[in-house]
Amino acid sequence: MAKIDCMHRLTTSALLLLACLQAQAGTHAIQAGPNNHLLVIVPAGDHVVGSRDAPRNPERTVTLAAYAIATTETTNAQFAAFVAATHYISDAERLGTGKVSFEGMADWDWDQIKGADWRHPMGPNGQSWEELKDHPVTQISGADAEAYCQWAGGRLPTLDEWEVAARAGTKNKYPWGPKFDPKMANTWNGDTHHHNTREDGFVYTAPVKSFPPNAWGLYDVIGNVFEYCSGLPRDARPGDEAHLIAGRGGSWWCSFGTCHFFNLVDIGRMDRHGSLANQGFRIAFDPARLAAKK
Ligand SMILES: [Ca+2]
Ligand SMILES: [Ca+2]
Repeated sequence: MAKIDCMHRLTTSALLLLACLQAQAGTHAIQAGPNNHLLVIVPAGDHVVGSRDAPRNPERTVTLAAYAIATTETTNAQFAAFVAATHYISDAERLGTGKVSFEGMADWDWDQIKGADWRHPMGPNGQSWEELKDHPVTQISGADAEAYCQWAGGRLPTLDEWEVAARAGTKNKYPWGPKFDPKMANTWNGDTHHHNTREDGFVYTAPVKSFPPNAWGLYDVIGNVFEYCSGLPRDARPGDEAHLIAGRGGSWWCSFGTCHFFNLVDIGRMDRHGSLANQGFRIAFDPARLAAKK
């Protein structure tokens, strides 16, 4: 459980004090943010992150300043509002291609599909974003996600911020307990990618909030889309930031036979300018900037 000292936060805003008291009571304040984001307020405090058996993410206590983090992955509708306001061109749109993996393909296989971009996440023959408004935005690169965050007045969560909010006080590997439950998150069901058994009800992305939230009210921290974060795990080399970005929580594509990073500990590393049908993000905010934006 996070160690939080409210008496040392009395000089912060009333909102943060309220959030701190609510956190002590076992609940976390949720407030409306920009562009229809609902945000969980995480007060400043000490938190245990990592795991004893994870060299990239060893168990340790981190001290974090207060932050706000979205309860859901950023949706196609939210990303569309950003594009409408800024006429932003994503990396996949600029390159004319994005990577897609379809049921029936071999494990680990991805096709570079012409015309796959956030408006057509599975390619031009698949559903358009208008048909997937409440699904997480995909086919966006880490750079595209950062551009969205800047427009909205926020930023990507750090690896530690993401993990603290995703764990919501638990020491288990999953928000619901120590063992994986295929009915609790959108991952790949089945031994291989040749066939999906549809145990969780979805082959590709699911609308956000299709599965129960964690204890602090965050949805889809496991599965649906991998979520870009700022910073890299400790085995990164100098200069890696220029071409790599970290991602957390796994995705609809992830299976126990392939990328099994659909848990609260593992940290994925992706091409910073790569665009795939299983990568998205969740926005975070600094509370002071959030208050100034009102
Ligand atoms: Ca699934
Ligand atoms: Ca996710």
